[in-house]
Amino acid sequence: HLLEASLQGAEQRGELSLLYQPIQDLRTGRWVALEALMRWTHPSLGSVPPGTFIPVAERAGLITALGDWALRRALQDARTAQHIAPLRVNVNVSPIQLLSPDFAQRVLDILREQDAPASTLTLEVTESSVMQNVDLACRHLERLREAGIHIALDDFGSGHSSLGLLADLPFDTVKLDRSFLRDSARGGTRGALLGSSVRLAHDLGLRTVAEGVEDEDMLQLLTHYDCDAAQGYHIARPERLEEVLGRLQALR
Ligand code: G
Ligand code: G
Ligand code: MN
Ligand code: NA
Repeated sequence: HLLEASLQGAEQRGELSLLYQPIQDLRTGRWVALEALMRWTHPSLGSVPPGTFIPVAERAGLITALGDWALRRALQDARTAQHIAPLRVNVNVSPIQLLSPDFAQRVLDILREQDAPASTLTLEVTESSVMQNVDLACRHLERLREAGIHIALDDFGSGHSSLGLLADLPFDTVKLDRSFLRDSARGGTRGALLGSSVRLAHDLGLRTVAEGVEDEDMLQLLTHYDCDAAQGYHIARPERLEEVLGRLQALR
């Protein structure tokens, strides 16, 4: 596979980068976290979207190298950001990473190597990856949480959501999939589920972050439903760290 061959070692050749998208607290209006989103610039093809290269990396056994690179870079960038505001950094975790036997240990090793406080890191894991092996995922996540790392359940509501999963597993935050807001903007039935999902999460002691806020009406709706935080193009698009920090300074 052509992409597979050129993705090999991409992190060492400087072809990977991270963009950051802010997460805004809906009560204070402040940005409280930045989600790291990986980008790959292929030397001749140019920018390859993560929806294309992440699955390639997973199949080719390269996702661990890419994931380790992203975690290191995100922790370094988080340190830079601390000069401006107390921001957390959110890093996405692929199912293959989460379900590898040494996942928790690798994360803890990288934290120590970077001399980074666990309290600046949130790991985003998807529901479907946890479902593949609940016991193993749970063991890793519990260990990471004990170390002070936050765990967010990403894309909640996008697939076959299990409420039992929310109640039983060690999460701090639920990220409500953008299909909730998209559908409620169209007057669809999932709009009603948004409010009840927020309440359910709160009853279980979890924070809520809504994804895909694309206009002011959506932001108002989230405030109405008592959602804690929001992310989306209406707040800010994913951008390079320097740009995000520049905006942040302009806001303050
Ligand atoms: O940034 P964008 O919206 O194009 O991301 C598309 C998908 O790629 C999302 O599902 C996102 O979670 C995933 N993704 C982005 N960056 C990373 C990363 O660093 N690691 C993993 N595993 N997935 C990522
Ligand atoms: O699966 P995950 O939640 O990690 O995916 C994040 C992806 O969502 C990123 O690729 C980002 O570009 C995209 N995204 C962020 N905000 C919005 C938005 O407001 N609308 C849409 N359609 N996509 C968004
Ligand atoms: Mn995510
Ligand atoms: Na998501």
